[in-house]
Amino acid sequence: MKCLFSFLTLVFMSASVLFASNPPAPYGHLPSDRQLKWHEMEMYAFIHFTVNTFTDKEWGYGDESPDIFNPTEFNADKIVRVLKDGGMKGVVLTCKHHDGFCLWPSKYTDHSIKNSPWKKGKGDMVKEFADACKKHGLKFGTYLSPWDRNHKDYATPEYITYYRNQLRELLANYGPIFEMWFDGANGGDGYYGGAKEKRKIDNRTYYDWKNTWSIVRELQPDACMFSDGGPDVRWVGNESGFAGETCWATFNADEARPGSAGTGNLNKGDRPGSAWMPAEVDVSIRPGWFYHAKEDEKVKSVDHLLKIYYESVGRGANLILNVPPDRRGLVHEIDAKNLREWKKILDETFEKNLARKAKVSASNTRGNDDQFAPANVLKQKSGSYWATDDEAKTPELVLDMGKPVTFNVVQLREYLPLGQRIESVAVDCWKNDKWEEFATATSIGNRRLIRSKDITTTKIRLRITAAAACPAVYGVALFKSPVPVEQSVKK
Ligand code: FUL
Repeated sequence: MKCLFSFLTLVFMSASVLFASNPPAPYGHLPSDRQLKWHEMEMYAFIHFTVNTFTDKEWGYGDESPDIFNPTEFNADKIVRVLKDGGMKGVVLTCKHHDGFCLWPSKYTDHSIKNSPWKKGKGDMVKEFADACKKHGLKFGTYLSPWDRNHKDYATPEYITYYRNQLRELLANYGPIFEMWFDGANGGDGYYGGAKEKRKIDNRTYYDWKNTWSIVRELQPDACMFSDGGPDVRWVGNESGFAGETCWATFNADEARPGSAGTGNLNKGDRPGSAWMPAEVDVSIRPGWFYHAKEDEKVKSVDHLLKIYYESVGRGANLILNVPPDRRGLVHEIDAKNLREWKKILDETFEKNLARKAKVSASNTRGNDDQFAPANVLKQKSGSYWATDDEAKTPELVLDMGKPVTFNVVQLREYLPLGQRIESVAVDCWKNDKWEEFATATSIGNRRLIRSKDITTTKIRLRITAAAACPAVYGVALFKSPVPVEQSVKK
């Protein structure tokens, strides 16, 4: 009897394997594993800190004496704590900005904190930040400006050796790096070891990016490299904090390299594009990238930060928000307060999916297989999603909450390992016994947040109005923000 039972179980299991539907074939360019991890980060901080903080400049000339770098109360732990409380999942530190001053005791130059009064030249700020991030569970990233207005060799081949040596120091000695930030600024004039002249380089060839990037791949294979032109993550094309209303994760990167901005449609991305190269929105909480006391009254308001959130993370991009320490070496109280209040509103908004108990049905389920069930959109669990048959490119999904629910944010997410498949959607609510459309959207990708006026309804319907391949939807959720959409800030 027992034997027969095992035999039947075996037959049943083989049959279900035989009849189980295959997942949809991936569509177009796909994210790498490191890019998928990067998408999960969504929001992290940028820290701009160098001699500029003490000279009140944005771009140091390169002749600043290390003597001026003397934060009196520097505390990486306190800074990282404030950033964590503000919802940041990581920190990218300007280890060296254009002025060439290094926040770590590099073996390759004297122009660093080892000649500053801070900790009598015995400190290592990169290490303190990396350790604080580790302690608080944040990921750590580094920025190393290719342009160096201090170095005597800048614009000669020797400088490339210097730059790569420094890159190795940063990538080998401070634990895992989640993002390496390269910028494309190459302004020309500088101190250059006393020469005080204008130096030009050919941005396409000078840094030999292919070989420079291979150092990052060798030492930190999981790190995504950012620049205005990729290779892993692209600049969003502005520093004001917004991705395009349509923002594809794919991009036409004819020639991916820092300084190549303008070759593609950075803000919107391109469809189908030549690579998976999602946008990162870099913006400062203050007008400048560095701390200036005169800007204390100009710290972005909570409403402004909310707008930035919805127009970056809410459009499928990642947000890197700059929070520059002041001369004490701490986050200024105003910045800390706005960050805290912003995070409180985000928490209040997103803590509960108001549709979590909904009954979910769809016009099509792939192979009628539970593996691709419509209800998967409520799970948001790795590997689970709702998918349709290959021909069903414009299906509908209904979430029936069973009782009236009031919301003002709709969240839609695609299952990224299968590519960006959906071209456009419409969302309807049930009103006076019929469906009424209240929103449409294009690119979905990692996370699309659609804000609306307060809507009270018992059910909503998602209509996929165009797709390049049958959709694979990872998540649908409804939220209620305490801040009405009308309360928006002009750019
Ligand atoms: C730019 C730099 O020139 C700015 O100073 C700042 O660091 C910004 C994030 O990137 O290219």
